Amino acid sequence: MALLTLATPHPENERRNKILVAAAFAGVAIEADATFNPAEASVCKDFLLNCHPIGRNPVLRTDEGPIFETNSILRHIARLDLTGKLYGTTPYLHSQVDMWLDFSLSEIDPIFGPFLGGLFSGVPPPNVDELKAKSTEVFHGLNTWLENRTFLVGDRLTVADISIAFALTWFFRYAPFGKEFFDTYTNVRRLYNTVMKNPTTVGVFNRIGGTYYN
Ligand SMILES: N[C@@H](CCC(=O)N[C@@H](CS)C(=O)NCC(=O)O)C(=O)O
Repeated sequence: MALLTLATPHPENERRNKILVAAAFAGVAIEADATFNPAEASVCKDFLLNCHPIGRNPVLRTDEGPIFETNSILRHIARLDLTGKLYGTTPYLHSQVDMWLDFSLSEIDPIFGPFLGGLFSGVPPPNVDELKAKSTEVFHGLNTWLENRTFLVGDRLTVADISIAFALTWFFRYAPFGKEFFDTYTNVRRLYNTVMKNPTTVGVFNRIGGTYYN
């Protein structure tokens, strides 16, 4: 069985949870490694040599060796999906899924990352107006894309939906400009709830002690 080393013992880490949820949808058995210590790993020669060159996590340990980068782990899981549906069913759909995984990493994660640094590490938070402007751009864009689509790619749920929904968790949970800011983005909410309220996702939350945030 593959072992996923944890980014943090915190059960609300969205990188860890999107992987665990994708694995549950794919029918791939992954266990979070409760003994993993991020601080120790980041300076451990063995970890740097064999798991991640600059000591980040999550890292997926497989029987064949490690895989790092959340998106690469998600793709690996999607490729293992026995139903073949989680990554799209044609090369074009695969690439569309890739496109959204990249979007999540390059357009969404950087918006909230600095703010989380302020929340958890005492780093001065970024300007709230700037955060709001960048959030508006992304939420407006996603809302428009989803105007005539149920899912981000094709006609069924893929790892693209899982990845984007978990990336948005931080906004719903911690945005410092009020929950009502998101109320107009009804299509984004719909996608978010489609992922978060799915019985498979709820099952993972129940197992690991995470919570759905609305
Ligand atoms: N691009 C990487 C980012 C990984 C990352 O920054 N992980 C955080 C934890 S969620 C980390 O390793 N922090 C510890 C550190 O920066 O030393 C990914 O998506 O997996």
